[in-house]
Amino acid sequence: MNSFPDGFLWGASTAPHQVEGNNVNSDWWARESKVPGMEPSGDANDSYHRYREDIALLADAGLNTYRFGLEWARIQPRPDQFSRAELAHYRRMIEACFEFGITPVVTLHHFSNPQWFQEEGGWRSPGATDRFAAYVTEASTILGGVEWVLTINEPNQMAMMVMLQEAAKKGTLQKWQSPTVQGEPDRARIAASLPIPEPEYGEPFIRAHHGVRDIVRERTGAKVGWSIANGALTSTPGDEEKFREVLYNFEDMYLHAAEGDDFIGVQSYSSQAVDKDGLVPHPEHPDNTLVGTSYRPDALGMAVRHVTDVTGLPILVTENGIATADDRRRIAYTTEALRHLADAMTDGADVRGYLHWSLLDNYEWGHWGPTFGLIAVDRDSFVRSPKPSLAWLGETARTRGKAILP
Ligand code: IFM
Repeated sequence: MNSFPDGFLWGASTAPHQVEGNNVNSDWWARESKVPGMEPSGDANDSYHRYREDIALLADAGLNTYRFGLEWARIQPRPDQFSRAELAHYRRMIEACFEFGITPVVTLHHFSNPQWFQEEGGWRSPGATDRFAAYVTEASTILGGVEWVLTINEPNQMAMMVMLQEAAKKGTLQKWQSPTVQGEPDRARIAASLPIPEPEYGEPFIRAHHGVRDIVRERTGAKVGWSIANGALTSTPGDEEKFREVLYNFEDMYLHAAEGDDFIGVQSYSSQAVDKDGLVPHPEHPDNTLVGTSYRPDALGMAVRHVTDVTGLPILVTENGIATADDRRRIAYTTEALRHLADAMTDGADVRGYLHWSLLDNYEWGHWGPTFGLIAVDRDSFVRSPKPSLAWLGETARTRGKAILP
């Protein structure tokens, strides 16, 4: 394959809590002021007000797709209240995409919950599936014309977070640990060896996903799927049994649950080994990223091949990128990742698009240090400064990758 197909989606992704700012009714907002060491999201990138500028920059660069999320805590700030104004806000975002010739990919849940939902018991409470379905039913009223909808982002990471939160409450975990950290060796080591979620923590997300899939389909005609954090896991020799257990608990149970979906979102950053004790922390190396993970652009091809083998579904790469302060490394990483993606497609993977994480340098769940963006954002003035990687990705899109493929 010496070019990506016509009609391939090229774009970038964001998540509401990470870019919008002042998501005051969410559990993350509450958590940020409670947990020591966690930086607050504050105004974030003020994308709540500046989304048109974000979409225009993406479109001007030559990209054709924007993945963004709806924030449940804004749309349903109280259990008995759905905000028409917030629904209208998100409809305006969708309309702005259409105006700029951009295909919107809409995520319905990306890590943050309404604080009231959390207080009710969160995802492990018996009413969780119905609560989520009620929100999605309302959200679906503004999704006309949207062709791609993701119900839940990274349910496997969510399951891990819920498990850690419960452990913290019970006192079996000293300190709640954000899944990503900035270049602090100790914390990076902890993050890189986070526990694998037990299946019981993933089951509520599977029920919720299945509970809303047809609601969205019936009301919108969109293709519906969910996006999984793909570990590109490998077994150390002799530890295949443990590897299969970890692979199932972390990834494959969520891939199996995608049976009956219209597509699946692949989210890949690095690759990790599994030995007899479980996930092996990323070895320390000067090339490691700002979140402590190994520099592994080949992980995307591995992830796509694995997802194809397990699900056979059409794939949208909904996240891939690197936390780095050096934009030349971002271009180098993405070039390699796209080559591995093309190889996997040559070998039969049905991939419909590539969305880079992230459009903006944004709030990385407790930290501002790890910069994943194609665009830098001044935290005081909110001035956006596109990096060379934005123009590079736009040009790669325009030329369907011809310059980087052999
Ligand atoms: O920032 C996150 C995103 O919210 C979910 N996937 C991984 C990204 C980088 O850590």
